[in-house]
Amino acid sequence: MTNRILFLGPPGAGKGTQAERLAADRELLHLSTGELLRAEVKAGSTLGQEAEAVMARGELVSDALVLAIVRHRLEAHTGGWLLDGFPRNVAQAEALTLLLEELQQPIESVLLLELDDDELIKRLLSRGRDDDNEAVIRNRLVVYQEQTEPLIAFYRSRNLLVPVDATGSIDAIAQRVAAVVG
Ligand code: B4P
Repeated sequence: MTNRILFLGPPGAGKGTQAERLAADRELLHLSTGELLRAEVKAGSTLGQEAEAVMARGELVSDALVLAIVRHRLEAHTGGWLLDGFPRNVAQAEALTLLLEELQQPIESVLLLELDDDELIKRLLSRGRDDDNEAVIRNRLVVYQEQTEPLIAFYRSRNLLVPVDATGSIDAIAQRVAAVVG
């Protein structure tokens, strides 16, 4: 069974949805950088104030800030984990590799949720979060293509990448995910 898993994919592919289910089923720590950042915004912390405007534009919050959040959580945890929405660029992926070497907890599998842009936009518009209007969604897709997509080659070259078809119902996708993580 795979216990250290990373979810990769465009905004709206269902990373959060699938990660939450899998983490509950397997009793893994679910670390969503998006959720953690939204919690900081809600709490009005200094960190949240810094992140709020960046997220509202659909851009990426600074690497240092996100890394500090992830390090803090992983250092305090023993056992399996599931990272959702992190890393989002090559600098974050390289920093994560170093952190996990330090913690002696290498990634076992990177699940790439694949879905086309029309379906992504449809899902995000119906979710209706503050950063889910069409202009911001299109910007998030551009940011994904420019900054996050290079991670596909990054993890493929390390033999960790497993593509998963993210079309269809939440249950159908969950079954595909369960089949690949064993
Ligand atoms: P995230 O919170 O990671 O959000 P996301 O990529 O938009 O969503 P996800 O793919 O998890 O989709 P979900 O399951 O919700 O990021 C938000 C922002 O935070 C970023 O833009 C950035 O500013 C910042 N951020 C986060 N991490 C960062 C990092 N590492 N570095 C820098 N900045 C960072 O699903 C979407 C919708 O579809 C939901 O409504 C869901 O119910 C629905 N859905 C899911 N599966 C479905 C299905 N099979 N059929 C129909 N609907 C479905």
